[in-house]
Amino acid sequence: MKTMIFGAGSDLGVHIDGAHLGPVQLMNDLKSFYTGESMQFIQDADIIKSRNLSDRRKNEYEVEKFNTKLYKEMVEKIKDGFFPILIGGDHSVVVASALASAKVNTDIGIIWIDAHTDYNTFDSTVTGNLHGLPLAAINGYNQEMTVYHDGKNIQTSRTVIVGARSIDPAEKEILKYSGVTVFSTEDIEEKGVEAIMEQAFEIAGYKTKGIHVSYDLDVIDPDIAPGVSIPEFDGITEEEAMKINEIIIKHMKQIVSFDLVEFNPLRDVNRKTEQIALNILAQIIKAVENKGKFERTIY
Ligand SMILES: [Mn+2]
Repeated sequence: MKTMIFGAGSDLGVHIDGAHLGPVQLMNDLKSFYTGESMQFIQDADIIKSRNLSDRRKNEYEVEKFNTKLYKEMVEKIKDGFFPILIGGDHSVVVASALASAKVNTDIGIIWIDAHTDYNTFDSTVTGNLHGLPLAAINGYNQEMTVYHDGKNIQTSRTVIVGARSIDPAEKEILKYSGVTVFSTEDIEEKGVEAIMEQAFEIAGYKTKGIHVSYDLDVIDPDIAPGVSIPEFDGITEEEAMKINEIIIKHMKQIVSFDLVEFNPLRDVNRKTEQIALNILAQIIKAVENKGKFERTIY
């Protein structure tokens, strides 16, 4: 299948700078390997990011502007038959990529691999950083973040989070009645990463027309992958990360869109995170290219 890489160079969703440089760097590294098509989206250089602690909607309009453009392009390219691989950028850009996929592929599930659950609302957020709200927005909360989307939201019953270990108390409450399935790092330790991922695919794939996979690099332990904006200790190991990739590739037939986000080159140490990100991307790209004739929804 033909791939299209979307570089989403935005760090507007987080008060820490640097994630906007991630896609440029990774796409440059991929040049010797990747011969498919790509597009770059870069945030306006003249934006002064909000640093105001009491601002609960940091850079809301700038994020919306960035995502509107990204969403529209992605919808067109997915309609043209491309498999979209999005490289972030902070996780706020995925509101555009996941909903673009939902718009074209209609009823899809989502697997969110992340140390955080990204399930805050404008009312619950403590930091006002919009990269803490995207999954809730994709499920239909935070509608101000999705005004450009004229398709369905992804159902909470088909939404699975894998690797969570940092959940705000208010977020926990929203998640409790949302219907979202949350697998923590403790669940992974207990049952093994393979069993958890298989379960995730079962839930996200149940009676859906495909699955969107969103991979936040901060799920990996920061000793191994320090190059992220909000590191959380006690993350998964590199072996577990590559095992997750293996299971993703095994289920490639079901997958309709993929993101790798939150690489922050300014926080990386000895290019450790960059190497892991490249390994993940190289494997996914190869698997997508090998993806056989896949029956897509007729639109
Ligand atoms: Mn995230």
